[in-house]
Amino acid sequence: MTVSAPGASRTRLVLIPSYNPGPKVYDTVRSARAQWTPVWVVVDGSTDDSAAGLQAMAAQDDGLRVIVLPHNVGKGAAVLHGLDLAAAQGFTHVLTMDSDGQHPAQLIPDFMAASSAQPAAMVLGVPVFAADAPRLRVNGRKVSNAWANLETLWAGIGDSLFGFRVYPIEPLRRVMHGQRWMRRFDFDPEAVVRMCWLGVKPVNLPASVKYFRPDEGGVSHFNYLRDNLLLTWMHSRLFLGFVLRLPLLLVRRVRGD
Ligand SMILES: Nc1nc2c(ncn2[C@@H]2O[C@H](COP(=O)(O)OP(=O)(O)O)[C@@H](O)[C@H]2O)c(=O)[nH]1
Ligand SMILES: [Mg+2]
Repeated sequence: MTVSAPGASRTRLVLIPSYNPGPKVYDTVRSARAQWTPVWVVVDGSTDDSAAGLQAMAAQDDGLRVIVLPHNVGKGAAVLHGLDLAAAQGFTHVLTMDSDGQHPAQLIPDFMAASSAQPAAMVLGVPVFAADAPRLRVNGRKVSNAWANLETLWAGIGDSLFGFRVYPIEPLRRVMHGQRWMRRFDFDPEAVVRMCWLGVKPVNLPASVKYFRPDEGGVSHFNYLRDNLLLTWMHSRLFLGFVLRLPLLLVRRVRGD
């Protein structure tokens, strides 16, 4: 059986890293499939039964591919695994989204269209929060955004953390294979800063983000202490990279390119 969805793209795919995502994962994948073909899910060593559930969905749907990693490697590493496979099949761009229902699948066609219009750019979702968003996450984001904007000399990053984005695959693989970081929650902000350094321009589009209560099926693996330490270390190394690149960034800024 083939799920009703638009004709398969040969250049752009939706890539969903997934780690113990909770019950929303099936709806999330179905919603993505309703908007796009193909959709790939990288099951990142999940210990719930989502690998089997997703593989059963894929058996009924040619447009869905499920890649199962035997051990948990982290969000960035799971994305990179998918990027390498996608590049080997000739894909040029990837839309990343989370597996837990927080991201707006209905915007996939708009984001892909923005990427087609400017293929050299990256298309960044800028989160539009509802009133129920946790204050701590909303404020923490402001800190990360301030750092990311400084580190790129205000190259136009609308949001440093939101994972609903379209990336050109080749520069992102180059950035990630060039160093050992960006494998966990440091993926999204470091990707956007390093891509800017490479000269990949950001295009910002608003995107609603949902926060579900645990009784609604909301699951987060963000650990405030562990992951804020990880992000602090990340911004420290990015700041050093910024200082080293400052002359280049200033020249670019003066030239306006
Ligand atoms: N936390 C975490 N998320 C992962 C991992 N591998 C893949 N992911 C996916 O990354 C996305 C974001 O994770 P989540 O826990 O929802 O973070 P939050 O939305 O920032 O609270 C989800 O789609 C996860 O399933 C991992 O090792 N750890
Ligand atoms: Mg989440």
